[in-house]
Amino acid sequence: MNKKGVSEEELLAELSFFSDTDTNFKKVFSSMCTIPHPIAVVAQQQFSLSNIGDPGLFQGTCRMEMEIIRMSAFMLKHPDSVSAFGHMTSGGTESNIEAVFHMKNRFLSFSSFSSSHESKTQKIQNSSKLNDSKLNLILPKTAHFSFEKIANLLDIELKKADIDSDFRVISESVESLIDKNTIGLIGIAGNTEFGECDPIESLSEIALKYNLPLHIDAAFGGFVYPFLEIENESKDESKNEIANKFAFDLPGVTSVSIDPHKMGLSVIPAGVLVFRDESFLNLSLDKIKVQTPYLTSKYQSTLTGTRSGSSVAATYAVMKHLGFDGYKKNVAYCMDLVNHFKKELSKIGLKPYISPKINIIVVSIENKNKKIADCADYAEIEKIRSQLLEKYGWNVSATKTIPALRFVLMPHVTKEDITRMISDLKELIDY
Ligand code: 0PR
Repeated sequence: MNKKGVSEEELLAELSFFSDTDTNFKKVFSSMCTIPHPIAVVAQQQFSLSNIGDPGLFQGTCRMEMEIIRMSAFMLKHPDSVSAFGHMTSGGTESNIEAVFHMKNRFLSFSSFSSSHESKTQKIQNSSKLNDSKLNLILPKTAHFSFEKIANLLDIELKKADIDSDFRVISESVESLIDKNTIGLIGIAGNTEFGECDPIESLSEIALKYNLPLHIDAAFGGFVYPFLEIENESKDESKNEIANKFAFDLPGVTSVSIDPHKMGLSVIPAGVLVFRDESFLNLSLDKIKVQTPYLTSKYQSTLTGTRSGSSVAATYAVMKHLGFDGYKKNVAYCMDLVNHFKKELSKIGLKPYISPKINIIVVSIENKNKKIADCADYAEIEKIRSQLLEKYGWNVSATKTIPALRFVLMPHVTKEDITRMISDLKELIDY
């Protein structure tokens, strides 16, 4: 740090320099985030000093947080949104950590409860059984990498269930992996690579059958599925259905994570973690609940201490301002981009690897004279991906599960961007 501070003028010039090297999202097809809604930015600025880690000082912001939980629960088809329980987080990773942390605590509370009712020999047998193998969590192979961090952090084993040809988890595979050390199940609504939704209805049944908690990672899909219409062949708008059951209308779902900083059009960081009700946490909350004698609240039970009140205000503002109709329009815009993308792709002889259900399209590259399997290996895809960036400035990602390019069609993308990008892609694959 300099001894003498830099002038405001000099500093602003410096900030412009740094911000010019950041993206303005103009050529970004790789990100699950987007430009926030202007009303979210206004609210963010107005609440820049707010910290909901000290609720007594920021009672207004805390009321907004409670309202966000209620609105989210309603959006997630909670049968009684008033009894939903949750809070805002920094995003999908933190929400997933907390959901799994509670699963683990719940499991351990159950086993200590039952072992206190057992004979001494039984106790020893049980504890040696638990020591033999780690506690485990069952999740789809397509789960986000945040779960790798969680496994390490919480010392649990990840049991990865098989997926079908549409990259959705196979429920029979999930059921076959359950054992006495399983702490819970994970389903994904909008997986990171393909935007597919697991069969949450079957997962819910399995969760109920084995009395296991089921957490739904809807970090991306949370602000898509509730507003997505499945187009009816007859083109009769009144017959359009709202897609996928994935949330609290399924009785086995115990918690859901959604990210306003993705398709929710809020600012970064903004995640929401909702539990069906507080009773699920009764066995676990004490492990995270700490006394906070010198703060305005008696205790704190969130993973992080200081939490951004400006993210709460921004999320509240955009959810209230857009309402159900506004988000429906946002999703419809992105799905229109999907249709345009498919049309432009077909003009250059390409098509999506699987039919996109939401605004993520995955494309394997088929050379004019060769079949996919001959040429579209990972190195080839990586070459095209990096050339799209280096030659034309397009940010596109590559998938890991199969060798393919991945395009996320967020609200900042336009049809003109798509047309230009596909014409650049054509140049590369024709070469
Ligand atoms: N769950 C799912 C299904 C996700 O897709 C993601 C993030 C997470 C959890 C974790 O969310 P946070 O990163 O908010 O903690 N998916 C994006 C990804 O990994 C995150 C992202 C967004 C990365 C924008 C880069 C970017 O520019 O691609």
